[in-house]
Amino acid sequence: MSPPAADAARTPAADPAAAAAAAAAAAVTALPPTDRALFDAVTAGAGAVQRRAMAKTITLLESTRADHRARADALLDALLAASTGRPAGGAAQSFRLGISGVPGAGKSTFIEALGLHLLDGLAERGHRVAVLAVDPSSALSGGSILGDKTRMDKLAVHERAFIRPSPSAGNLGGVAEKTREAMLVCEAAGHDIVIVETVGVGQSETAVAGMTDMFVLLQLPNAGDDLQAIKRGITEIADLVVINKADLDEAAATRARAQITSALRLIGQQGHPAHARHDGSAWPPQVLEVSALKGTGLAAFWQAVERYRERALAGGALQQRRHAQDEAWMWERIDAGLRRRFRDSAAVRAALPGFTAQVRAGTLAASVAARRLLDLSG
Ligand SMILES: Nc1nc2c(ncn2[C@@H]2O[C@H](COP(=O)(O)OP(=O)(O)OP(=O)(O)O)[C@@H](O)[C@H]2O)c(=O)[nH]1
Ligand SMILES: [Mg+2]
Repeated sequence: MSPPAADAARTPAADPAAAAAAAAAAAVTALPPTDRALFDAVTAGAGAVQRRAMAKTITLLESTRADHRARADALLDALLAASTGRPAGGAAQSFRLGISGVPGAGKSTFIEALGLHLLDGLAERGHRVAVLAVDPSSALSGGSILGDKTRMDKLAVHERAFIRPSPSAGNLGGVAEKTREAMLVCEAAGHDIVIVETVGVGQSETAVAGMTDMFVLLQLPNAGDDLQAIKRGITEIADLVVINKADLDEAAATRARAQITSALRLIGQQGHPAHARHDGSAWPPQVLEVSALKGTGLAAFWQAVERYRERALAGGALQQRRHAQDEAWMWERIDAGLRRRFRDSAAVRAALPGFTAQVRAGTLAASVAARRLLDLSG
């Protein structure tokens, strides 16, 4: 036991852990009673009550109402403080896995099979799996394919799983932001494995690679036929490539694996800048064959993920990736906030139509108009 004098000397500055614990406690105490109850339920432990509380919290942060946003911010603050305060090896050490591939590649089937392998096949590890989605097209189609329970029905009812369809916030930036925040809620609730499904079209892949620890690209057995397209995709972001539906055509799957592996080697030798982060941890190109439908290759896949994770953790690459992602996220939000503030400014709104008309008519240089409008937003 330490004497009272020593306790008094433990100022927050002298003891960062104590300061963090105090900040966490303050963030929780500051919550209004309803949100305090929500916080307690989210952090209470697995079960139906927790699942409902997680869903409620995520709905709150997906809301566009200003008062909801303020409540969601306070809740997120408290949840983050609570989960970063956990000891190493706890839920703070979550693993974030991004899964992409063209529509119909088998992403949902793969995620369900992988989730069940983690929860039941490796039951002794006590994993908890959360599945989120980034699908900007869901705003148009009126709901994510992930929401279709027939695709992940077994995982959806598993007591240690949590599944949430893509927010339909309209644009990719909004959808990605909500998914990032939902990820924090899942981690605070104790889900140590967070899987994000994204459609492999356009920018959503890059957005999900930018919020996960590892990014996996699902390909079909005939992928080798269009090597140029694959090369472009892979060079940018994939940490691992999976040839799914290998059961359909094993010979084609093996051929695709060989072709993609050699393409990846070539890219590695050329020292593509996007792969520079792999150099420190010496992550070799990996291409695996899987059948999500039959469940073959899943154990090997997870072993590869664990090897990747161990290397990236030991070499510090994983921590660096997260720090860079958090910083990029902060700037993204600042940019979005500034833009919103600019557009909301009364002076800008009054002057915008006139300036726009002049720019379109060619009577005012775009750069001059931009400068004047920015000055107006002051
Ligand atoms: N033969 C075979 N079929 C598969 C395999 N994996 C998925 N499928 C089938 O492929 C179809 C599409 O699977 P999904 O899991 O919905 O694909 P997805 O990539 O999530 O599709 P979107 O969400 O629409 O982009 C379904 O009919 C699956 O049963 C597999 O390993 N082998
Ligand atoms: Mg799907």
